This record gives sequence, C-alpha cells and structure tokens, in this order.
Amino acid sequence: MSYLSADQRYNIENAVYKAISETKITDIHTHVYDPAFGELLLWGIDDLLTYHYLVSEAFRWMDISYDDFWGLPKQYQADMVWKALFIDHSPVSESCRGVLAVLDALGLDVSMRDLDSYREYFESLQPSEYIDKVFEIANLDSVVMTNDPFDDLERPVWLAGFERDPRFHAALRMDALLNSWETAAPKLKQWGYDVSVDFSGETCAEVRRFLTEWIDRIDALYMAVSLPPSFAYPEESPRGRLFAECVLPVARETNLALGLMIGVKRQVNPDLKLAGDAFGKSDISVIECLCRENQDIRFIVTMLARDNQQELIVASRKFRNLHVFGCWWYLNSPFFIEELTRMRMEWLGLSFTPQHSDARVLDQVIYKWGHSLPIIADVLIDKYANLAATGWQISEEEIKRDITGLLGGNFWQFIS
Ligand code: RAT
Ligand code: ZN
Repeated sequence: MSYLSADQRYNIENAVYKAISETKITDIHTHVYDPAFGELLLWGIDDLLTYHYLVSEAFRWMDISYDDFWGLPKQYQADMVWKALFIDHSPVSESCRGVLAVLDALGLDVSMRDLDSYREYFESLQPSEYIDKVFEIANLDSVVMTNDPFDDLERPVWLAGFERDPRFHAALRMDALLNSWETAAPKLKQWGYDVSVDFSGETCAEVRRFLTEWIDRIDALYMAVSLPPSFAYPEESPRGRLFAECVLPVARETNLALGLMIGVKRQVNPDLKLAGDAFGKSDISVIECLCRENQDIRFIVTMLARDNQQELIVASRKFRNLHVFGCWWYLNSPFFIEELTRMRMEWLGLSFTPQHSDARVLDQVIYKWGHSLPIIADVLIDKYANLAATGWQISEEEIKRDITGLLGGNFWQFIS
C-alpha cells in the first residue's frame, strides 16, 4: 500500500467531477407534477418560502397563531417566513440555504435581499420554459412524481386524460388506501369498487382491481407508501390485510417494485399541517421478514431514522430484492448525506441509489441536487483514491459507468 501523489488525486477529482457534470439524473422520488396538472405544480419564490420545511422553522420565531398564519394569502405567509428566517436571523439552516442557492443558480442577486424583485423575475416566466431551465440547471433527465388517486385535486386530471410530458414518470402512492382504510373504503365504494370496511365479500379482489387499474392508467413505474415506525409485517390491522392480500399480490402480478418509506410519525403537531410530521425508529426485522418471504418482489426502501441506517444497509446485503435509496427528509442535509453515503458505499459498494430530491417545489431540485452531488463526488473520490493507493487503475469510462449507476442507472436496472 502506497500513498497517492497530489497529482494522482487531482486526476481522480477531475474525472469524478467531469463525469458528474455530464451525467443526467433520474430523480426517483419527488412531489412535483407534470405541467398538465396546472396549479399542482408548485414553483417560484412564494412556493419556495412556504415550503413546509421552512414553515416549521419560521414558527419558532413568528408571533402569530397557527390559524391566523394559515388564513393569510400565500404571498403574506412568504413575507413572514422571509422576515423571520432571512432578515431577523441569518439563514443558516439547510432549507434556508436552499432558497438562496436556487435564486443564485437562476442568476438573481441574493445580496440584494429584494423579495419583490425575485417575485418579478418569476412572474415573467412561463411554466413550460421554466421547467426546461430547471431541468437544465439541475442536470435532470427525468423525475418520478408521487401520485395518489385519493387526492381530490390530482384524481380528476388523470381521469380526464392528458398528454404526458415524458420527463415526468408516475408512482402509485397508496398512503390514503393503506393508512386510512376507514375513509378510503367508502370512497372506493363510491367509485364503483365493491368493497366493505370489514373486508367482507369481494373487498380484497376489488382493491386489487383498483390498484391494477390505476397502475395502468398512470403507467406507474412503481407502487409506494410511507409508513409509521410501528409498521409491522405480518400485521393484524386493515393495513396489514391490505398489504398482504392486495398490495403484495399486485406487485407480484404486475412485476412492479414496491417503494417503502418507513419511519414517519404523521401529525405530531396537526396545527402545523404538512409541517407537523416527525419520525421514529422502526423495526428492521419487519423489512427482513418482508424481503425473505417475498423474494420474488423487489422493494425500494428508505428509512427516516438515522438509527435505522446501518441495519438497513445490512438488510440490503442479505436480500438482493432490497434496494436502498435516498437520504429522506430529515436526513437530507449535508451532515447526514455524507454519513449515509459513506456508510452505504463502504458496505454496499455501488449497489444503491444515494439520493432523491423529494422536491415539492420544482425549483428545489436545483438545490437538493446541487447540495448532494458534491458530497457524493467527495465520497467517491476518497474511495477511488483508496483503490489507487493499492495500485488499482480506474479508467474515466469506469468512473462514468459508476456515476451513471448512482444517479439513476441502478434504480432503472433494479426495477426493470
Ligand atoms: O419530504 C417531504 O416533503 C415530506 O413531507 C413527505 O412528502 C415525504 O417525503 C413523503 O413522501 O411522505
Ligand atoms: Zn416524499
């Protein structure tokens, strides 16, 4: 084992940065929408400032009741967040930094601190040209949406039909179905599925029909659900039943992967609305059991608790039907991205997908990727440098191949 010369490390750094800048990303989990969904596609400064990650931070300083805040027009909410987080205090949090990074990447002068001029800039844009621009800056090839048929705003758009923008893939999200069966069942009934809350009659067959029809309708790449830390498998509950008797059989029949996002404690503070969720540690033996008993089904899994990360990696080493992805939500900040990416690479090699954006506002893909890519690059550089120190030679093509895998290729291979 020898030490690397500065020149050797410099060459590796150059090759990694070059490959990263040339590789188009597939963002495998977002909450942005195909432009055909109109107002559901959020973008621009007021949506950036009222992102729920920022709202909960702002409430730590703002002197206003929850109800009064939510009663304000979006622009006034944005004004309050701007004042609390950017003017009255320095915007050092990851979410605040993200807003500034977006403005800067768009060529706006953040040193002016001029909210009105930022608004004017966005008002001058058309969504379609802006999508092209954002995809270009973020180096995105395509994004995967989160599509829940129980969403009253989203559902009619799918039912009416529209011409798809091929850059926006669909994922069938099953949160409402699996986590709120008591309210989901009557809706299914109203939509013509012969189901009962007590699971009598044809309920499970009808839920399978519902899932299959929606998979076809939206041309889903995968099915997905977010789950609480208490999620179990098997589980004596409506969710357990739906999972075992509807979701798994449909995954098997359609050969679609199942995305599991585990560890969210919904509505710890309901007054905060979307910003009111927290997280908890989950039981990894649930994932192990699921993967062991369903080896013909592929699972793409991310977990929200830092405490679950090492065991999730080990589970993925045991089950090749388990693909680990992303630094989810409260783990999507530089400190955690670096830790998770290093741990994963040291124990899984390159067989995982290090990041997704989870963007809710289109513009956020710029900063979420902008902040993650240098970290992923630095971890890779260290690993290639370790290899080079043994005398292992790596070509630019091999570096490009590896990075293509990490930024989407591994996901496509896993689900295909
Ligand atoms: O990251 C987020 O914005 C969360 O609110 C959730 O959307 C989470 O990512 C999820 O998909 O449930
Ligand atoms: Zn999400």
